[in-house]
Amino acid sequence: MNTVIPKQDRVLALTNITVAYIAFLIGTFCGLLQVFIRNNALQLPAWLDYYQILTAHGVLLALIFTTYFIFGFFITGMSKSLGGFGPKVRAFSWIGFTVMTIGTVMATVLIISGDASVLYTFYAPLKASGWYYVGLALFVVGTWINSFALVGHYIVWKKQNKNKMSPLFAYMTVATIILWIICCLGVVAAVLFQFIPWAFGWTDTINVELSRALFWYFGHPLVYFWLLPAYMAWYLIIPKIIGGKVFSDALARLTFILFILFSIPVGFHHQLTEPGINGFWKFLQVILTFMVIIPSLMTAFSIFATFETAGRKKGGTGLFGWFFKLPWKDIRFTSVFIAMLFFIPGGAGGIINASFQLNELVHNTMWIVGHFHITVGTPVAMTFMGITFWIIPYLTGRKFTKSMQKLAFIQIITWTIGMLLMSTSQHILGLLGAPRRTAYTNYGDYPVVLDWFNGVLTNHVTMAIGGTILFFSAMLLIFIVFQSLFALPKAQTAEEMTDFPLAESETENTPKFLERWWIWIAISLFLIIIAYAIPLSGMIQHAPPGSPGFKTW
Ligand code: HAS
Ligand code: CU
Repeated sequence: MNTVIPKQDRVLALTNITVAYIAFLIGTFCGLLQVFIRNNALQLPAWLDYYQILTAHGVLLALIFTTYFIFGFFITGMSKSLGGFGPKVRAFSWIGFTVMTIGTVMATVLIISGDASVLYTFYAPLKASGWYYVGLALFVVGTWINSFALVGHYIVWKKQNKNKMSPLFAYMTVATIILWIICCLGVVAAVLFQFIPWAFGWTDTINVELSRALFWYFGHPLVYFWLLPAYMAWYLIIPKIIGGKVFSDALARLTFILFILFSIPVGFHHQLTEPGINGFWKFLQVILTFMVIIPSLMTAFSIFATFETAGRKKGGTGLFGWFFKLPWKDIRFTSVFIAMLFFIPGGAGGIINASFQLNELVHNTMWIVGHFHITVGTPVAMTFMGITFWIIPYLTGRKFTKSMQKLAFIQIITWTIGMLLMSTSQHILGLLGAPRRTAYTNYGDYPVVLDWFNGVLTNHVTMAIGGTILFFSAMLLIFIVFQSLFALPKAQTAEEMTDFPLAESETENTPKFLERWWIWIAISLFLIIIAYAIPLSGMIQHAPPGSPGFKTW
């Protein structure tokens, strides 16, 4: 049954999604500028520099777009599956949104004014204006307030429904939020106790290694904070669209629990080439990284099974007959399917990165840039696009017309082509030694190296063409979003209403202990202590002299 959530919740969700797309608009424009600078085709005016644009691109897309979109999605789904928000929950959500937005505006203004060109990883000893770090801190605090509001809504439901398993959407939301709160502790500690005192001049130096370790304690689970909402769509929305069921409620819940356990104690896989961390701890975290691959493989298995079961139910026969029974003409499905396909090489690339020795080859090269464009940049972002095509019409009560659907197909296909070109050349260029986090290098015009960079795919021009197609696609998406928000015709009858496609799942056989959160939080903290306590205390006790700040731009 298609039920519409209360108006106030819709306004809340729509406001979050609108801010997400404003960030998307500016962020993708910065991406376009970047590929041209790397191709040497563009000279920036003196007041704008490469690192400034790169920072804006990373922060606005990877942090701001994703987070606002995720909260818009969570608010809609929680209101739909647990019932409308009470006044307290709603008030907290608005406070959270406001604090996040003050932080976002502060950080963006400082990046634009050239006082924070430190990239989204803000590695010390690069030093931004102290207010930039305050902006980041406010942003995180805002997400926490928003998170507590959602958890509060869940607790109220649990009290009214004693001994009942919560609906899968709510369960997955709470799991994602638990992961988010635990992982933010690292970045909050670094920002509050290291960066802010240092950037305002209250302390002269900073412990660089510690700041990076605390950042990656947060930075790796951050990628699952983006991924898990996309997985929620794979587990819950796609089965409904294709006329299937959730493959297994218990398996889906277990997957999310495994992410809480294993996604945090693995940050060192971003620091495998850094001195100051004993090889033993790096190796331990490499092993834990391989553990966190398992829930993704479980997801691949269950989604594949859902596809096959649904296809066979619709009459598909033989080994692959079911494949052709899937609803290919439905953009809500096709977009997310392509997103999944991208995650196959994306995930495989991740396994290569995590393989200790192989990391030597790819670290800090364009390969990594390729990797994250086919993880967060497509599987996650394109799933969010697929959600956008129904969630905004659902929230505004408008019809997603035939012509919009055609446009959405063009948008998804162009994103696919653009990303294939761009990320393939990024991967190969990286293997040939093209560095990342740097505007451009031709290695002193060394002829052999230049030859390497001049193939059809191994070329900065190919990358720029891909980037341009992507920008075109992004503008199409903005047009679709704008139309869905303000211009498409209103649905007149119940049949015309856009639905929130949410699959049912059978909870009868789901073990109750999967919802005893404290057990999982305790095991997660235990693993974190094992993986981090000794190396972090070593970084503090045996720290070399701290570093002063540098403004290299
Ligand atoms: Fe990563 C660097 C390792 C996943 C994002 N990663 C990054 C950075 C970002 C990022 C942004 O170990 C750069 C950070 C920076 O600025 O420095 N990554 C991994 C591993 C995984 C992984 C092991 N990464 C992600 C995801 C991201 C993301 C997800 C964003 C959302 N990554 C690394 C490492 C580095 C790194 C190192 C540091 C590199 C360095 O040296 O700096 C795993 O989670 C991947 C597991 C995934 C799979 C794929 C399963 C496939 C599925 C699709 C199924 C398809 C279906 C359709 C069902 C094993 C679920 C099929 C249907 C048919 C009909 C065919
Ligand atoms: Cu990682």
